[in-house]
Amino acid sequence: ASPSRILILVKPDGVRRRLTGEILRRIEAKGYSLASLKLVVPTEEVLAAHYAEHVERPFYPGLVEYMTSGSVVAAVVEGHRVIEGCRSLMGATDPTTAAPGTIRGDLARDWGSSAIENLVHGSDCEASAAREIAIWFPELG
Ligand code: YYY
Ligand code: MG
Repeated sequence: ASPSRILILVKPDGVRRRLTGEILRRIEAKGYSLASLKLVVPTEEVLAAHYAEHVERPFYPGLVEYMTSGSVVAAVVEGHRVIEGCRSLMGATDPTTAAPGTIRGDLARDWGSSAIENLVHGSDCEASAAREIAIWFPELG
């Protein structure tokens, strides 16, 4: 089968803490390939599209404040079963209890701020990946 693709974001806390290399290193070391890569400061418009399922949730304003607080690194990563693989590497959403050995479990924590600062985003299914890649990499379409 042709390789699957996932949209990965190193979130602003990851870039600020100089963990971009470490996060991409883990993904590459697992055996997946970078297909596209860029550094961007996300706009509120891009975030509203990306987080369409969360726009009405009470945590959304804090999530936007966090995600617009600095640059993010956006990547398209590919490989057979890359979505399952990257979701496993990332660990659970809450970094306090994310399993040790995962990116979030090893490198992130709760700092008591209003947003969950968990270093990394990865699409959760093939449909999300296609939708999110079109948002962050419209030039690939
Ligand atoms: O895919 P993942 O990032 O692990 O979690 P999602 O449920 O898709 O939520 C996206 C993003 O939103 C999450 O990384 C943190 C934030 N968030 C939050 O701040 N508060 C919640 N109750 C749920 C999610
Ligand atoms: Mg998600």
